[in-house]
Amino acid sequence: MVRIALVCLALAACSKKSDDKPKAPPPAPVTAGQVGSDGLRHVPIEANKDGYTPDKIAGKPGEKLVLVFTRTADSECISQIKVGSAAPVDLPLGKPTDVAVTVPATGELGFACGMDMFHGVVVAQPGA
Ligand SMILES: [Cu+2]
Repeated sequence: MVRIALVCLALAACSKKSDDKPKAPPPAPVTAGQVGSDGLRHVPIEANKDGYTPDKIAGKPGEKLVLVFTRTADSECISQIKVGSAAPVDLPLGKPTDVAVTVPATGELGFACGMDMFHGVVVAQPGA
């Protein structure tokens, strides 16, 4: 009887512990960036061997943004960036490169490395 109670306690403790484990929240879109002299919000994005940081950028529908990509890894993979259906743009190592985008009216505008392996999105967010 006592033993059963102990097992129950142990199980309860176990399941409680797993419940307490912080669930990784879905990464929130980033609304960071600074308004430049052109009046547009410039959003710095680092491109390294693991992809893009941040990889989710929120903007108001129709807002014009300048994504400022800086490649920090000597990797062929991320040496080009493709935004939406536009032609690929070269990203020289360590040199911030401006890519102008317009936040879509709804949904997302995707960007990817030249080989389509790493991805990020510009997300339309009315309250952004
Ligand atoms: Cu790639």
